[in-house]
Amino acid sequence: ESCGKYSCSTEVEVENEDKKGSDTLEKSSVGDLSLNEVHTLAFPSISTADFQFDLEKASDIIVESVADFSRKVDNVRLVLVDLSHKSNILSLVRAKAAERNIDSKKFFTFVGDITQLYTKGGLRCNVIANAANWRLKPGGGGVNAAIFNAAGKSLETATKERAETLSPGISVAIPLPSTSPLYRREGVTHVIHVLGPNMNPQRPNCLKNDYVKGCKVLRDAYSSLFENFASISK
Ligand code: AR6
Repeated sequence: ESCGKYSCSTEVEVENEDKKGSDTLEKSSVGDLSLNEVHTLAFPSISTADFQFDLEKASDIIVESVADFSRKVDNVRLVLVDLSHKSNILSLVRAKAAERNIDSKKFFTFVGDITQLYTKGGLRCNVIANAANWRLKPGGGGVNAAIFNAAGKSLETATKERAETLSPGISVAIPLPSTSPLYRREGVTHVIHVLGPNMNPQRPNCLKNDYVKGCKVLRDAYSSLFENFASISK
């Protein structure tokens, strides 16, 4: 049902990215990408777990947004990540990306923890996205808690310097201090916080099943995310 560690629409060969002996990358190897490395954004499926957004609709929006972006921007990669091989959103997106013949060198899916893609999965991603909350606060479970935990206090501080809150459909890019464990171990130089539409009545700003608004906000969220990534990659 999937092709090994890489879950992909077609078989993708990602070069074996050399590890530097220990589990801590040498500083010289992380700050700037070396010549043969391509800027890579790893992102989770925004809003589809705690925020309870419909998976079919979300998968359509992900594939459309990725296709738009890939047409416009060259020499970068986008990777949709989820924790499990059983992930429904990964299966849906994989199938739809294959239908649309999206170039599997520019976009593929990957199973793993977004905070350990390099050390556990051998996949270099210099930018990762976070499915954030409007207060840009650590905790709360899901990928937000995982990223803030892995990045340490310095992400919280750097985030506060850039923004106090986030509106639905908007993202903000945070440069990670080189002291952050996420930078040192994984080579992540930026975290982009994204706030998606919320369909969960237990969370703030619930859209109460208004998918006209919800789909627009989710599209805005991905285009804001990809624009921020493109600026970092210049
Ligand atoms: N690595 C990769 N993917 C993950 C990880 C991880 N470590 N953890 C979760 N996912 P969610 P949302 C996947 O709930 O629906 C938070 O409390 C997960 O399987 O994290 O946008 C925030 O503070 C799913 O596919 O985000 C917000 O309040 C995807 O990440 C709220 O949840 C998104 O799931 C945001 O809810």
